[in-house]
Amino acid sequence: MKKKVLITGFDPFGNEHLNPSLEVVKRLDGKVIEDVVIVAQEVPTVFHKSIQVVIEAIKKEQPDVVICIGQAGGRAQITPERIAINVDDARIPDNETNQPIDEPIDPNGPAAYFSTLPIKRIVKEMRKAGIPSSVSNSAGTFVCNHLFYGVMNYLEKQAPSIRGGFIHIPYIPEQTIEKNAPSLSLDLIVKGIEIASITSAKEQEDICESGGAIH
Ligand code: PCA
Repeated sequence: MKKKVLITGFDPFGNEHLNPSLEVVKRLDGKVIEDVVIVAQEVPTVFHKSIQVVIEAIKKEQPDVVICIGQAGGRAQITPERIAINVDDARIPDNETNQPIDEPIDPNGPAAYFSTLPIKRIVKEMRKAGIPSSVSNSAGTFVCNHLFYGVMNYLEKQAPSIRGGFIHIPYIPEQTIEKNAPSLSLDLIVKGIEIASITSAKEQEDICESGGAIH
C-alpha cells in the first residue's frame, strides 16, 4: 500500500532571498520513493495564514503524514522538533508585517503538543546516511513554531489518524557567503528530508534512545 507524505516549505523571510525549506520541498514534489509518495506545499511566512494554507493542503491531499519544514539559520544540523508551544513572540515582523508578542496561538488550546513523528528514528536514519542531525527541543516562537502548533492542533481535533511534525534545517551555502554561519548543501538536506519522509511513513513507533540535551 502506497503512503502519502505532505511536506511544506516557507517563503523567504527576513533579509534572505531564498528559503532552503522551499527549495527542498520543490525538489521532492511528486517523487515516489519506496512506495512513499511525496507532495509539496509552499507556505507564506505569515502568522495564521500559514496554518490555513497547510490545513487546506491536508484536506486536499489526505496524506498519512505531514512534515512542515523551516529554516533555522545558525543551526548546523537537521533538527526534528520535539514540541510545539502555544505562544507567538515575534522578534521580527512576518512577511505581512504582523509581529505578535506573547499571544497564545489558540487561547483555548493546550500549552503544547508533541510531534507525532518518530523523531529519534529519523535522527538515527539520517546519521546512518552521514547527515548531521539531532533532536531539537524548541522550534522557537516565530512562524515555524506557530505553524507546527496550528497543524498539531488541527490534526488532534479533526484528523487524529494523520501524524505530523516539524523539522528545522540549516542555511544552504549560498546564504552564508557573507556571513559567519554554518550551512549544509541543498543535496544533503534533500536527502535528509527524503529519509525523514520515508521513515515517518513506514514507522509509527519511535525508538527509545538518548537524544536529549542538558540545556
Ligand atoms: N523559519 C522561520 C519561519 C519561516 C522559516 O523558514 C522560523 O523558524 O520560525
